[in-house]
Amino acid sequence: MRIVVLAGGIGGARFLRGLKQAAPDADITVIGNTGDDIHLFGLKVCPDLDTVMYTLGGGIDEEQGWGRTDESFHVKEELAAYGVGPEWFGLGDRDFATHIVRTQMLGAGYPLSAVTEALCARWRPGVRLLPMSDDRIETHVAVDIDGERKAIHFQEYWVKLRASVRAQAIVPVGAEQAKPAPGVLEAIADADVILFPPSNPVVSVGTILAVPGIREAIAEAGVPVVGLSPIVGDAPVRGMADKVLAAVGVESTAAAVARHYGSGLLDGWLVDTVDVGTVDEVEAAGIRCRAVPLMMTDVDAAAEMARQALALAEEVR
Ligand code: GDP
Ligand code: FO1
Ligand code: CA
Repeated sequence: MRIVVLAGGIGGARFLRGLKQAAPDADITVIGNTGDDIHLFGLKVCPDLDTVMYTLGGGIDEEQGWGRTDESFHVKEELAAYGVGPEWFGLGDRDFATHIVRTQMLGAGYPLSAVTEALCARWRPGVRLLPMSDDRIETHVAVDIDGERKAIHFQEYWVKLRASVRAQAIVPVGAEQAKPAPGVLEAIADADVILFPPSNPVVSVGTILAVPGIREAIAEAGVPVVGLSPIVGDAPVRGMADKVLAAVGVESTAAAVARHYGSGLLDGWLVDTVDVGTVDEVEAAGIRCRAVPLMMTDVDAAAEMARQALALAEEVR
C-alpha cells in the first residue's frame, strides 16, 4: 500500500512513528512543511523536516519533541559571547551539524530535496521524506506592534513571542511562485490513501496545501483522504494552533477544522472520543467522521490512531 502523509513537526512525526508500526509493509511518502524554515547564522534550518527525520530516526529529544537528544549549547553560548543572536532560538551543537551539512550542500547547488535525501541516508527514517518544495517559502505572520503593522517570521512569532500577539494574517511568502519538489505530485497521483496527521492545519498542512498544484493533485487523486484532529476538546493538544486558526477565522474545534479543510479535500475525519458530540456536524458537512482516542501518549497509541485512519479510508473508498 502506498501512503502519502502531509506532515508538520511534532504532531506529524509522532503520528508517522505510529503509522510505521501499524503498517510495516506500507510504502510511506511524507510531504514535509518547509514554511517554518529560517536562515540563522548563515545556516538554513528546516525545523519540521528535521523533527520528522530525528523522530523517525531515533535522534529526537523525546520530551521537547524537537531538536537532538543528549544536546549541548556551546556554539550558541560562544555566539552569544560575540553578541551574535538571536538568543531566543535554541540551536544545539549536535543540531548545528545538520544545518552545516545542509547549507554546504545547498551552496554546492543541490536542491533541498536532494539534501534531505542525503541527511536521511544517515537517519534512515523508514519513509521517503520530501520537502513540499525546493523553492524558498517562509511563513510570515502579520502583527500589530505599537500600533504598527509588521510582518515577522513565523519562528519569531511562535518561539520568541509565543503567539502572545494577535496574528492578523498568515502569509506563506514565496508559495505562489513555488513548485512542488520532484516526486511530490507523482507520489500523490500514485497513492492508495492520503493522510493528514494531527498537524497544525494552518502553518503545517495549510502551508503545504498553499504550494500551487498540491491541493489540486490531492483532490484529483481519486483516493481516500483522511485526517486526524489536532484539536481535542476545543483546544490544541499542544502548542498554539488556536492562535493561527483564529487568524484565518476558524474556531478551535475538531469540527471547525474539518469544515476548514472541506469535503472537496477530505473524505474522512477522526475526532477524539471527547468530541463524539461533533460527529454529526462533520458528517453534515459531507465528511465521514468517527470518534476514537486521539492522544499520542506513546507509539502504541499513535499506531492505533493510524489503524483507525486506514480503516476509515477503507470505509470511504
Ligand atoms: P509542529 O510543526 O511541531 O507544530 O507540529 P505539527 O504541525 O505536526 O503538529 C502540531 C499539532 O499537533 C498541534 O496543533 C497539536 O495540537 C497536535 N498534537 C500534538 N500531540 C498530539 C496528540 O497526541 N494528539 C492529537 N490529536 N494532536 C496532537
Ligand atoms: N521551538 C521552540 O519553542 N524554541 C526553540 O528554541 C526551538 C529551537 C529549535 C531548533 C531546531 C529545530 O529544528 C526546532 C526548534 N524549535 C524550537 C521548534 C520549531 O521552531 C518549530 O518549528 C515550532 O515549534 C513550530 O513548528
Ligand atoms: Ca512546524
